[in-house]
Amino acid sequence: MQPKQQALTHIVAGTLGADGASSMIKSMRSWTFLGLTLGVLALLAGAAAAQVGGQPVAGQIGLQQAATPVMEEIHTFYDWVNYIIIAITIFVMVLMAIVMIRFNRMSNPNPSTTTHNTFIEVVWTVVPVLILVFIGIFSFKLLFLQYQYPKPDLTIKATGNAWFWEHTYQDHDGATVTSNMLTDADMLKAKIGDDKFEAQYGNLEDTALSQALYKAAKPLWAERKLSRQLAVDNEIAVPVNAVVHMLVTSNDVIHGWTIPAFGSKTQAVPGRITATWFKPTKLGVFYGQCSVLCGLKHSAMPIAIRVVEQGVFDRWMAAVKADKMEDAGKILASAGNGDANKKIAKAKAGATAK
Ligand SMILES: [Cu+2]
Repeated sequence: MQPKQQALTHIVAGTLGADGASSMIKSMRSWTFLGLTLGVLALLAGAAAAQVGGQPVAGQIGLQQAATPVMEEIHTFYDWVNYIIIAITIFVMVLMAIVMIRFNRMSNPNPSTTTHNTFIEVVWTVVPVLILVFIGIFSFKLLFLQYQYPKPDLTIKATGNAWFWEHTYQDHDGATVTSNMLTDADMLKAKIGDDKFEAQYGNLEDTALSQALYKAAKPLWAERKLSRQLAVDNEIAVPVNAVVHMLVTSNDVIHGWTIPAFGSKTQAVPGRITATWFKPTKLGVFYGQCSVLCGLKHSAMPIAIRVVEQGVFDRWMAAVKADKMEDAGKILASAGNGDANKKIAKAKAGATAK
């Protein structure tokens, strides 16, 4: 027996008796092993998930990779609150195990008749309050960060419609981009043309039609590197490292505007303007979805934001203003981000070194 375990056995034996303690510690060891294994698996899954930004990935555990300072803070908060939760859970499990082993009818035939213990009652009331206050302090700090609204470089108004989003660039003569979700049918039409599409699928209906379209379009999503149910016809763009104020409203029912990787979310209420802000520090495309159950096609109004370098943004904006949406789309699609992200990380590291 390891010295550490001996000490533990000694302590637990005080309450359990030697045999109970030894078997309990054995079972605790196997639980610890299982916990560690699960933890390592979760970390691996997290690492795998972290490589793909801007959207959920299969098997993901935890939050999407952070792309703004606010989301990084949310990650930190989420992580250590989780540690507190795990510690409390283990503590309660240990207490319950002690009660079940030490105080069952067989090992404790004559129960104590104690009903009150003022000291313990004060402790188990005050300690949880202190834990909650401690968490609350950091929770409020995070909340204030989300509502501090630094001076904006760009202000966009997002308007929810049943069932698509419009984004109006207030600083760019009200240039407006309307985004509709891409469907299987859109992908197929783009590939084979309207006439051929009509000939092939025109006589199908309902489930048969959706199934046929799903099957035929499946390889096209991978081919064009687009995410089904998240990709839109016209993405919007913002420059990297710009502070963006997003004013959110609705034309009809209540919708919800969010980009999880930005840590930004607010409701879109008709007749009102709500606001959120973000400062994206990574290039790439980031997806969100309508987050208030708004009706029939609630799931068909995603939000897609492409974070690009200022030069790309300027060219894209010029195309949007000229109403050349096809060109605008091509400008965004050709804005490679892998190398550029490395460049940003390098520049950041350089800045910190100085
Ligand atoms: Cu909606």
